[in-house]
Amino acid sequence: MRRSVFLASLTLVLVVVAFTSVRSLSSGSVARAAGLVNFVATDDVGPWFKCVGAGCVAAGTQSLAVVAPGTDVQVSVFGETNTVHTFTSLVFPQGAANMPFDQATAFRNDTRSVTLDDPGLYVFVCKVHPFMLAATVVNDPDTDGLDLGENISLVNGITVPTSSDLATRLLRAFWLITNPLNYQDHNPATNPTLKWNINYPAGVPVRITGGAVVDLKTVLEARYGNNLTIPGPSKPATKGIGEVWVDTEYENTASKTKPGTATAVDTSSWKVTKKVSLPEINMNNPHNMWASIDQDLIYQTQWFDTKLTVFNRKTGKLVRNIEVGEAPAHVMTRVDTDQVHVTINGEDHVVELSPGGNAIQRVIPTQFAGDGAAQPHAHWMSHDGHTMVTPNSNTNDSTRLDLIPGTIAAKTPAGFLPIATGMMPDASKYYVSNYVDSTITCISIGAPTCKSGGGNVATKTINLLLGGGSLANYNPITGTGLGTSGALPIQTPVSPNGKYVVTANTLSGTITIIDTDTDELVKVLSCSAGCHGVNFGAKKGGGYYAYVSSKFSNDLIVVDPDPNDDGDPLDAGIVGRVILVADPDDVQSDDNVSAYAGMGGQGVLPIPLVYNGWVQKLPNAWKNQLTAKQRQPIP
Ligand SMILES: [Cu+2]
Repeated sequence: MRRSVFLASLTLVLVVVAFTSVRSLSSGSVARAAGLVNFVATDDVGPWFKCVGAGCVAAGTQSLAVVAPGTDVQVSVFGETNTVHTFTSLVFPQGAANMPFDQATAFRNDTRSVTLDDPGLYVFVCKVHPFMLAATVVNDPDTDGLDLGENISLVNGITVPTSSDLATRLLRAFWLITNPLNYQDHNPATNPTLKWNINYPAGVPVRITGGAVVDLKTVLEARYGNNLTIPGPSKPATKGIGEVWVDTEYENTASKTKPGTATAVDTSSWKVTKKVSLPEINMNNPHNMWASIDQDLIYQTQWFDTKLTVFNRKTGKLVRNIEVGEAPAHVMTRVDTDQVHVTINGEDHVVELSPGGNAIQRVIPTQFAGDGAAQPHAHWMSHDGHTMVTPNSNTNDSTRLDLIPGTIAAKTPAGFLPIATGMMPDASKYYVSNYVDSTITCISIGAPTCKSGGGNVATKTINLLLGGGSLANYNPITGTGLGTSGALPIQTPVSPNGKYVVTANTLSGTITIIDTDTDELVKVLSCSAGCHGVNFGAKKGGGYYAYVSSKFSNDLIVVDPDPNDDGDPLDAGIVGRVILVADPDDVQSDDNVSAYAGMGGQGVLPIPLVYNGWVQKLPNAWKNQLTAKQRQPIP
């Protein structure tokens, strides 16, 4: 054992010498590999893990390193960010030493590092904020081209050739995500031709499966095209009720250093009417919102920070900013008490605040004593305020909390990196989206209610990569069927009437719809780059709209999930698209947009809240605008 370690070390020394003295990589921009390459965690859009120093490659991204075998990759989490992160293997060469790499909990004010010995492609992700990416290519100096390796493994165990569609699709996503200049601009005022281009590095030969050496840009453009035409704005024929708030989490404004605004769209004019950036608190990555029962206050999480912010919905003025814990992610109210619950995504609990968010009243753990920290992301609340469910991104399971005593009623295994939940309006079952697995776990609350083969089961896994019915499956080798499936699912609410689940899928750029009568995928619609958030609002005259936001885009998609309101979502369709960019003369705002206008769509909050339990508590001024069926969404 000692002898083989010694020989391996000797070999590595020779390889490093060979690499640094003889080789200069094709692009010429590749820095000489050092013994260590450093990624710094930031709150900035694009280079969330910013490569600093030796080994970094400026190739249309600031999050890529090319190094020699035996190099240590380090993540540094210090003052460039205001919260905790993880540095977790998402992709690595099949069978690579020291992989997968992870930490027991998210951290800050510290570093972590891992030695990369085997040539090939390594991608790291933050499990708290899974759009934070860093990539490192460990290059074998004795072969031609940058070594992507023979096969890559995903952290959930899926292994595919580097020549596969899944492998190159992830590479494409890496260049898209880490460079904001590659985001989709659907605004004809700034992008008159409505073309969308991803800038890949030119002239970079990469070595893939079977030793084939191909040009990276050529392969990506041959497979996925480039300079594609994207849709511009269109107004839905039927108005909505009230307004829709979207967290434009990446939009930069002039008077603060941290990104993010909350944007309001009026659903009768379909225009942006308000932008809230709150420079006085340097609002940092606003991620998700909910409203007080009177709909006058908006609760706003700052996901790369430690605070819950409360602002006045009408004026946009700050009401308060309260410390709640590391990386607060999602917020909802409890209908029986109007208390406010926030998931503490960087830690192991949710906090319960008094109505208005004045003070923390309880800290409720999301795991049993002795279990790993859950790091809960997007919870959901029941219609009666008694039950909360959390997707636990760090422990691959879901917790059901009985909120009156504040105890755990059940903990159920889910898939890899559970990120969001949605619950039936009668709290009979709920759905968990599993980000890395591209699955939805249906979990019964009480008696089995998840549907399978005509019967009821306690839990069921719905694989979004397998289309449903006549929809084609995704083939990760050839790439066929991605447009009729869902890859990397995020928000997944159940419609207020309990008939269907609408899920935003970020890798496939699709909106998938599950029929709750069968718990099968029945319909897929196209979405924008980084499809992320969904929530339901009332459609004027009856029925609902599902409003869908996308991170790497500046549009909000309006979906009519059931135009004839018969409960069957097979007729679902996109009926409109709103650009989340304001006309400066025509908007109430507290700062000037300075970059990435309208980009970063994440949390979506339609006002008024029309979910069962909340809709019955609306002030009459709102209730009077709804139909009888909307006021009582389930019999
Ligand atoms: Cu993070």
